[in-house]
Amino acid sequence: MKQGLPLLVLAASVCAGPLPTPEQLAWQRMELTMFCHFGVNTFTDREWGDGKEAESLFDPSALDCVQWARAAKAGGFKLMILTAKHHDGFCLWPSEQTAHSVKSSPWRGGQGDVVREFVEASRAEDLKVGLYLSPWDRHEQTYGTDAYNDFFCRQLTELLSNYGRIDEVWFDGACGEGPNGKRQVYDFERYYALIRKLQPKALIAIMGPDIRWVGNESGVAREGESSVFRRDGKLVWYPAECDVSIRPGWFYHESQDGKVKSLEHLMDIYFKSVGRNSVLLLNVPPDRRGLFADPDVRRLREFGETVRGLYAKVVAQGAAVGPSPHVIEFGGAKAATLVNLQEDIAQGERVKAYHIDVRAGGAWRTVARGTVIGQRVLHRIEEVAGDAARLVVDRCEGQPLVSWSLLHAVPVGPWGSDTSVSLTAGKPAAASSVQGNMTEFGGDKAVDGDPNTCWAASESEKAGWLEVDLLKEETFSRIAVSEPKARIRKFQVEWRSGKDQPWQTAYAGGRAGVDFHKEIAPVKARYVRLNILAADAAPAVWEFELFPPK
Ligand code: FUL
Repeated sequence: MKQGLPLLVLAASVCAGPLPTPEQLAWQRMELTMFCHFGVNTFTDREWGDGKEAESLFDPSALDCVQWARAAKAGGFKLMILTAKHHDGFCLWPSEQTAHSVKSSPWRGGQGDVVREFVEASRAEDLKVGLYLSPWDRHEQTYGTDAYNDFFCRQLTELLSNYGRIDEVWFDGACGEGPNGKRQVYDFERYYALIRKLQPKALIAIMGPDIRWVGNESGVAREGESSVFRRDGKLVWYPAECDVSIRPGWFYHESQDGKVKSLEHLMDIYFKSVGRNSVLLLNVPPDRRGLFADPDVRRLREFGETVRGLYAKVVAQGAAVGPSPHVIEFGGAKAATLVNLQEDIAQGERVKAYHIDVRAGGAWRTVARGTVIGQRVLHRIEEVAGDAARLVVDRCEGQPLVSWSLLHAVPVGPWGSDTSVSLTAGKPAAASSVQGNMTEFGGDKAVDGDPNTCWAASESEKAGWLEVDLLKEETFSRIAVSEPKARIRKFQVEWRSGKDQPWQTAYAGGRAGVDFHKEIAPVKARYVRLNILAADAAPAVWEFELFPPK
């Protein structure tokens, strides 16, 4: 420990990037957080209420937030967020600003307060507390006028003054029409100032400066997801949150009792969120009784056990502080199925590229590779036996501060990682159009291996292509496409051997989204093209990658 100290001090002095606030740090370390969508929609069987629902509809027969909190805890979750008000405007607490709340409902004779029961149950189970307050309000008459911003601030004041410490305030971006057919100009700066005044430790998520929406509602982050983000031309610490529901809908629908996500699916989500340096926000919607339904409770328990099981069998572990490679001897031959890496993010994100090798029969073999580490990166690898492993840091800003381990976990759901480098990486790329002709959105940004940058077509386009010269004939058999806004509706991956040859189709697909992967029959080509035939709006692509056969 004493020996490590001077190095750490040195290391701290050489990281130039942004750092998390203490609250962001504590939040990232939680890794697992839970969403609870509950309200009038629960009783109308809808996803979005129109604000005209009678308050009398809200009448849970056996509401028990302790049951929610215990189920969350069994699943390993550390914080719960309640929809105090969704787009329909119905308040789960007796707000003084409107009659459209629990106080006008038959539940607990109009004396109930779900927010209070929720925060008390959460705290009793040692969970942190978050509140969702929808800026869009389809009930409130002042919506669409300046008075609504006053109204909204008064509601925020109630929630942030009367319920003790609130750790996260979640603002959705939806801004539809209110009862008068008008849209609201939200005064977010004013909301932020109020939150900072009343709850200086609360993190403001999504439409807020502290926590970033990952960009989809599937619970999936990008490979190499980073907490360092460019905002208004400045690098800031802005970690990603991955929201997804355990069921198809955000609210409870009896018809979806058989559609609770499988353990395999949830574990895949875990690896693609927590295992990609992001916080998972898993929604579990209470039912009409005001309880989590049995299938969800069971699944949460299984999920918690499976996640804990991942870390139970440690093959080897070490901490890399200082020059790479960092070698761990196993002391005999051992088998591993999972690589777990963590950076001390209090000191920033330093590692930019790394790989892990395992030694077997005296030879090193690469079993995982990646870019950013951050809070945690997990690599599901095919079972590999060896007598040592090494972490090689290929690119880093300052000294690496990484703890890492090899684990022997039982595979659940899709398993096995790809260690190959994309054939398109760093190759010359040309695009059909570029937004504003800005270099920042050029075609090369989709082949730069940096998931923070993207190629964006001109704003007026609903199609476009990106052509890459592989510089020599290469064989590829796997396609990966990731886009920030899931706008692609139809695309083809095409190839040709020479500039004067016609394009041929290697793969034709529909929607791509944040994490598209496809194995195809091997194709040998010099030139390749991502041809986007139809998109909802101007296409943008984080990365277009092609991998050789394994
Ligand atoms: C969305 C909302 O419109 C959904 O109803 C849900 O609350 C989700 C978390 O955010 O934008």
